[in-house]
Amino acid sequence: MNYPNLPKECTSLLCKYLTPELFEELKDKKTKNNFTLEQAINSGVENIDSGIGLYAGDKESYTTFAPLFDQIIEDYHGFTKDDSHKSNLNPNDLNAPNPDPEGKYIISTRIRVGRNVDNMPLGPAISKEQREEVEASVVKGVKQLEGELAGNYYPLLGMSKEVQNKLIKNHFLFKEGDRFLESAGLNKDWPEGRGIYHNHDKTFLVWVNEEDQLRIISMQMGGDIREVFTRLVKAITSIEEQVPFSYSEHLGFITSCPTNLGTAMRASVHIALPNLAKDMSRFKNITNKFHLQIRGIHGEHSESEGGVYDISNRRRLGITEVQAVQDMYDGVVALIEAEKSLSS
Ligand code: ADP
Ligand code: DAR
Repeated sequence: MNYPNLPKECTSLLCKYLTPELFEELKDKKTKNNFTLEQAINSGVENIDSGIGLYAGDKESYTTFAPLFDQIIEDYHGFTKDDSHKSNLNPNDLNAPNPDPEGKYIISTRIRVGRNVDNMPLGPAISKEQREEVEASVVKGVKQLEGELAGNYYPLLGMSKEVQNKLIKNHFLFKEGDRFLESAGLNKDWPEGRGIYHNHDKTFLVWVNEEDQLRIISMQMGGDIREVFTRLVKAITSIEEQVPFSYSEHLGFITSCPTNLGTAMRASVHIALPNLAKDMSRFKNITNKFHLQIRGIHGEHSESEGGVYDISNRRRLGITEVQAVQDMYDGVVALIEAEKSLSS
């Protein structure tokens, strides 16, 4: 492989850090799953509008290609190669009384974590057979769940387009054909091995074999962030009794995209901020101050509609799960105060 063509318009962290010298140092290295630098950078080479442009094919990628991953992880997370991640999944440590009990602003709350099965390659390097083994293992694990977490698994293979599109439209199921995931090799053999588990009320869901092997999701209407977090922690704890998760003292929970390392948690609200939306500099001053990310209402790479935004924590690594949710909570309180001041 020759040094890729990285045009000057490319603003990803891959383009920032993959110098010709670093490329020469890493280009012939492979992990035990035969995952190469070429595979790791392909998404960023094919999509020059990537934010990051790099995916790991296995836990070992983070050490085999450490000279590249470490720089990108430090730039994105402010987390150095000598730092250690700490986890805290205790809802009692969260200070989060409902910030919108009258339901004037927060439409819905969703908190998710990514997880991958220990001792298995990640999505970009996994074989079809291994992916189906992961699906079988996760499905066996979630079928043990009881009480409010009890539900059913629905494979994508055989799911009608009508059912699939309705689940996507209602924010329950992952979209198809993401070009960044496609270039990373995460959509291979689609839709085989992929599916969704959910309880009757769709307040607890598990995505299987999308970007990560599990996305464990708790969500509900309204702003009771503590209740959503409590349900998620109960689910994570129950599933981990059945399915071992890939974890490291340094990087926390291992994910295919380096932006999700650590807690692998994104805590979000869909929130109506029509007045603040007219003053985006004030809006972004608040989101920057509280380490928040703004997405559209149909997830990553989508637009907001009618003044409704997906607001979530940006930090995932080097902070605990409680701190990630607290980031989102504290930022949402500030956004609501600003919205109130603009509407009075
Ligand atoms: P992820 O959060 O797993 O990284 P996305 O940002 O693509 O993935 O969001 C996945 C789906 O979850 C999308 O349909 C999105 O609209 C939905 N979603 C995210 N946050 C919320 C929320 N607070 N309430 C309802 N749906 C949400
Ligand atoms: N689209 C990729 C990934 C960015 C973070 N989002 C994830 N992992 N879903 C990029 O490099 O922009």
